[in-house]
Amino acid sequence: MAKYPDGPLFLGLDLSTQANKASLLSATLELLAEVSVNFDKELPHYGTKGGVLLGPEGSGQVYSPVFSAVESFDRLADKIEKAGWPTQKIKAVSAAGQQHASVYWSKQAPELLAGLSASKGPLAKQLEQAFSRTIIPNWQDSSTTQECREFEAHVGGAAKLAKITGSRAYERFTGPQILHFRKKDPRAYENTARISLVSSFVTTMLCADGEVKGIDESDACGMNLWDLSTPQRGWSQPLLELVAGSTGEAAQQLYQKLGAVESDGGRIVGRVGKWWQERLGFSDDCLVCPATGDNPATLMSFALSPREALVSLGTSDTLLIPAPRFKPSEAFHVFYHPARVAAPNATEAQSSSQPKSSTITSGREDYIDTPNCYFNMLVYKNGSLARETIRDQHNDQSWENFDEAVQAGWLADPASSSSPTQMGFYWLKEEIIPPKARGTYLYKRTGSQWEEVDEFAEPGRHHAQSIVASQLLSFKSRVGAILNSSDNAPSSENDAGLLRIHASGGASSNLTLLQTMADVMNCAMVKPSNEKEQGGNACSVGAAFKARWAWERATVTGRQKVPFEVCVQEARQAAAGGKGEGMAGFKVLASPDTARARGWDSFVSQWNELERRALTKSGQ
Ligand code: XUL
Repeated sequence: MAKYPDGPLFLGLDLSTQANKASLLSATLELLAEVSVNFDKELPHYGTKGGVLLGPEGSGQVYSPVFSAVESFDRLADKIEKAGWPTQKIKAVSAAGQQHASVYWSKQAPELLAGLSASKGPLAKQLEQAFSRTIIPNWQDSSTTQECREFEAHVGGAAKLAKITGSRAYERFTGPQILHFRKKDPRAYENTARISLVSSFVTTMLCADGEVKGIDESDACGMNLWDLSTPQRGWSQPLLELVAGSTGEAAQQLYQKLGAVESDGGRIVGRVGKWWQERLGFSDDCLVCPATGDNPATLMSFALSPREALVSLGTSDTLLIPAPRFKPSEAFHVFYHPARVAAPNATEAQSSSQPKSSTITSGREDYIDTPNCYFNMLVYKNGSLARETIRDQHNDQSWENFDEAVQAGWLADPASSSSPTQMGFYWLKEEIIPPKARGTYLYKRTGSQWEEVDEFAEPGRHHAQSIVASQLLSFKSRVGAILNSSDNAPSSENDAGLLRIHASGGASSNLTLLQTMADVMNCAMVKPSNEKEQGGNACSVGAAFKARWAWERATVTGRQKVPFEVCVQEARQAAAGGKGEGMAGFKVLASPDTARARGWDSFVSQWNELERRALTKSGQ
């Protein structure tokens, strides 16, 4: 036990596509231990691959069995027990879950949840009758194209839907998924008492007190159902009517199935349930606050300062940027920030029966903090995998060769960043940004004219350079649009740039890529300097940060209104013996070169024009 520090500990969970993970943190936010349960390997009887099952060929269906998620809690408990975690010292828990995916509870669920006990056998057995649908549609599902069309048509188009819900319609978003479910299986829909997101499913499992816990407002924004366009926010009545199939009572019933939404991610919504206490020795005063989506949780794990962003260079490339105002666009997603406290939303104001948990104070009274109340998310499907395909086709499957090819361009000759002679668009999979773009389009410049070509003169060099430049210029172009909108301007000097971007994900170890990103985005690329914060699972770590914040607000006198980032900063300073820089605990991996940055700046409008040409060609 000696390896665990004195004082309170905090737990973050992450129910992702492939695994259920847990991170244990100290009060100073140091990562102490992690365990995880891999669905394919450790629950092989469900037959999943990559955590999911596929529907018939061409159906686009991707889903996981709800009981594999349920059973993963038994296995997670086995691992926590085996690792000897001092669970009685854990003072608060929160969680992250894959975004958009939904769980359907039966009418018996509350009673079964309230009766969960470690002495009654496996969870899957105890909750056998708790679900009205035995699958969880996964975020990779694309079976709802028709429903997406209905969503956009219902409100007057994609741009209008983005203005209401923060995103145009997407197949993986929960609203089109629920509509699909109701049409395909009306009886099961009818038998559904409550609909959770994966995040609120985990909150419900953690408390297991007979109450299906509310969806977190940040995660609600990934549903195409949550109306962010008014100061009150709330479920969109026209969209509820579309999904429910009629106005009046059916829409009202759907409202009840979705329930009230938690606008304060640091509110205490319950305590860990009896099952956790009996099974793992949790104390009965261990607090639970709402779980959120995996991307919002990752954002929290970086506790960004103003004018900072976060990029995850993984299978897909994802950029997250906190923003003070709701400025929707068809080109990206807008979400409510997972660790802000705005005025209560309409569902909370209307909620007739206050949840039982409201008896636990969490300092919500008149605590409204508004800076950076939202965050924007850009998701590109053609990220690392597309770069890898180019590497395999043109650079002998070697990152070294790929990097050398990139370095021979603008890094060797800064002037070439303002005047590349070739450019390409590599939408190998149907893209999210720009929506539905598909195909590969190559262009060569002679003088001031760009012409489309079938192949480059030097494929080895030119493809590697083009894909890196083009992917990063897409970031630049879209981020420019986000930051240049007058309300989002980060400083009064009208300096709309980012100061720095925190890099994560596999490709963030590629310094050639990071240097080019620093030049194109004209800001520093950084990583945490504290080794102890590296290597952890960002989603469960971010969730544990939130648990730490919620605990401090609920239990420490005078701290009810401490902002999330301040709480994180102070905890990190304490970890560094009061000497550390707290939030600024990062190391710079690449700084922008002035000449190259200027070059990319002057080139971006030409790149925009080329993208328009490529899109026209791809039929968009
Ligand atoms: C985001 C998205 C994925 C999932 C992964 O919109 O669909 O990143 O959240 O779990």
